Amino acid sequence: MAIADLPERRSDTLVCTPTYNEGGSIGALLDGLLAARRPFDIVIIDDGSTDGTQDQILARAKTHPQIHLICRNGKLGIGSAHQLGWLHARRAGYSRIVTLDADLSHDPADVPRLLEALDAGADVAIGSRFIAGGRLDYSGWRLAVSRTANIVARSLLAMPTYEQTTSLRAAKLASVPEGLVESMLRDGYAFFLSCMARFARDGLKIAELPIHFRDRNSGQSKLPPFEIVRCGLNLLQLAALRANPAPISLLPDNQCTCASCGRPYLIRTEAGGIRCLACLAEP
Ligand SMILES: Nc1nc2c(ncn2[C@@H]2O[C@H](COP(=O)(O)OP(=O)(O)O)[C@@H](O)[C@H]2O)c(=O)[nH]1
Ligand SMILES: [Mg+2]
Repeated sequence: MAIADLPERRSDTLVCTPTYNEGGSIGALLDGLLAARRPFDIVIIDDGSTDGTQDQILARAKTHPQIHLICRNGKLGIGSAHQLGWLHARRAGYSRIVTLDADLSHDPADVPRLLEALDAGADVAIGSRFIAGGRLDYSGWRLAVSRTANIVARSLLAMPTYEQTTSLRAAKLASVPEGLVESMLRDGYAFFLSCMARFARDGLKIAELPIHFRDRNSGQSKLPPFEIVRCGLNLLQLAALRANPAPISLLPDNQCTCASCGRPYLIRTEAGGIRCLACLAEP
């Protein structure tokens, strides 16, 4: 039975981070998460890092059974990695998910703050660089792109939030309709804005908390310049669409195993197809 393949759940909260060659930061990130005062499980979705990222994760998982590694074969995109994290959280029965980057741009000490916002009644909590008290250490074109993208997105999509693009987020899984995130065909960075637009259109209560976003000081950004163009086109598409797609339920447990990779991560997509979020096969 597929679901038996999932690792044991030790808490009601799953913290999920995607990695691609984050050997310079993943150890410190995990140590920061392990030091948090609230208990949670951690899953890392690694896309075939070749710089020792996986070895560092596995070394910590030996002594901390709440850490799990899901490996994908090659760089399959940050958006689909996050979707896999959401699907994994649902399939394993977690009630809350938290996501963040692995390059220490997000402070692991902010995770409990986001969870407290959920405790206080929010459906979704997002770490924000653009409300009072928020900070963003980018300079030059990255600062300009980030600021402008968030201002334009807020106004074109009539968003209630000032931050739509960073990945430091928490959500109550029962509040977010099943499939709203997982079925999306957004494998790249466009995933983050699409998600926020869907949360807002669904009427979810979104809390925005100020954070200090630091520039990475090891490894390289994986954001290729063409992704910025793709994100711009995605914004226009979202502005043209007025409603969320109809809710798409997850496949039953006995139909979710992928014939290509053998893992329980098959989903229905918003386009009506089936695909595996672990290997992106479309049977
Ligand atoms: N699994 C996976 N992780 C990715 C991929 N692209 C980026 N990441 C991770 O996503 C996080 C954010 O990526 P980053 O390059 O820092 O984006 P930036 O902050 O916008 O420059 C980091 O933890 C990356 O390692 C990908 O294709 N697959
Ligand atoms: Mg980064």
